[in-house]
Amino acid sequence: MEFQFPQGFVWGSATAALQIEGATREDGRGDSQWDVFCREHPERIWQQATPDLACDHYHRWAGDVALMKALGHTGYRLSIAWPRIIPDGTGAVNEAGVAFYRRLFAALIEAGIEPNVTLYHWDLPQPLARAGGWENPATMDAFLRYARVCFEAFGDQVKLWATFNEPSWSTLNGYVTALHPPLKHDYRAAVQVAYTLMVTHARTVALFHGLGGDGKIGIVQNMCPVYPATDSPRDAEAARIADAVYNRWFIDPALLGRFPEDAVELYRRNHILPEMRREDLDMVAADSVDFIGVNYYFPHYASADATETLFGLNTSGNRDEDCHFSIKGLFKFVRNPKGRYTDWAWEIYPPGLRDLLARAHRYRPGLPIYVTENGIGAQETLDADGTVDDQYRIDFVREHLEVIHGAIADGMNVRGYYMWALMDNFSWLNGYKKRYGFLFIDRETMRRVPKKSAFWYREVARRNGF
Ligand code: GCO
Repeated sequence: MEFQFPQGFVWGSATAALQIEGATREDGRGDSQWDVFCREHPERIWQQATPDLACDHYHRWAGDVALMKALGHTGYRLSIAWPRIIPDGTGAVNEAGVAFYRRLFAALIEAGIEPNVTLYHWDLPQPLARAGGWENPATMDAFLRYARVCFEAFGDQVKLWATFNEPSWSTLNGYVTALHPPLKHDYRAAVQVAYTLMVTHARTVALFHGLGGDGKIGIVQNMCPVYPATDSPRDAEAARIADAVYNRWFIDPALLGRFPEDAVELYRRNHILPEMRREDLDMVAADSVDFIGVNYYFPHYASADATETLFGLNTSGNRDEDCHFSIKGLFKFVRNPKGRYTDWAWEIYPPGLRDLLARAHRYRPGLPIYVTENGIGAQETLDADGTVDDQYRIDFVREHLEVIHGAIADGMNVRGYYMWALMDNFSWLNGYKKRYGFLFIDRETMRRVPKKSAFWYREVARRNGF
């Protein structure tokens, strides 16, 4: 075998509550900001799809766990829906919601599948969103209470926790490109929210460690490596600042305990730096994650040739969540003319993952790293023989696994891989058009059909390599 992985390497896949559960009005679940967004802005989502049914996982979880087991998974990354646990964000705990996840975690553990649980995958309870969402400091307190409820309710079952999923993506899409709720073009709010999220993260880690359980806690970051578009020094500078805004603002506090000086300086100069309180910065400095989750899809190329107005936005015609924004005089993200692209114009560039792993390793040598998402979205239908021949997904995953294998050989502590996604699901603005799963979901019947890639991955997991 050419690529043998270390013993105990986790072979898994990932999902998020809003994207698969459905049953949005059952057993006391409250509305999240995404439920309301889909209802109020149906035109923004492909075929006006909603997460109301999603994959009906809320009712089919037992079968889904059985499928994961049959497919040889040893890990599963999922998220808890905050509005199922505390429906209005701040009030009473919903015991039916707690019971759902306890049953699910028990079944996973019974099947030999270790849950890796994200507390917040964007489904903010609507009453908190209405009161200003993450711009309102009260949301931080509400989140800390929700986190404590989860740690106490599930701490005996869940040993791997992540605070937030992709804080950069949710902030930039929520407040800069205005593609996600709360649909704002407000860079000042973006910086405030980005700051609040990272302080909240640090406080959650401290809370978790203070409870003294035997679990581990980290954060899941969407990292887009940023390369200069050309070899000009101006583009190198554009890439440096784009990386600060896009990646380092989120990674540095989590791994180095501080916000990046160049971004702080940039925001201060533009009068959009939030008040950085001593006590917040002390929390961030004390933050000590036990692992880092890396989500990787594609790289960015920064060009200095940015012509929009200051903190202006270039999102015209963008319905594919590309988060292509620009800042005048600083940077603009551009396409790589030599790149290999998916149907969604996302570049396929496995070496980018290597660069992200290397950064995490450089920041905190030896820190456990999980690749918490990586995968390829495509438009798919069942073939005549009732299967899906997704060789491109096999190729995509294999190429990225080769990179991970090389990183491990070079001393990086990569502990596992969670393919996005276990099943085709509600892909935010793309609704059900963009399919990512090992399991094809027949939207008419909700039947799950393992794709060719699912069987290939089962072999990889069984042999612990390929
Ligand atoms: C998609 C994305 C996925 C998920 C995930 C992000 O298009 O669906 O590529 O990455 O959205 O929820 O954490």
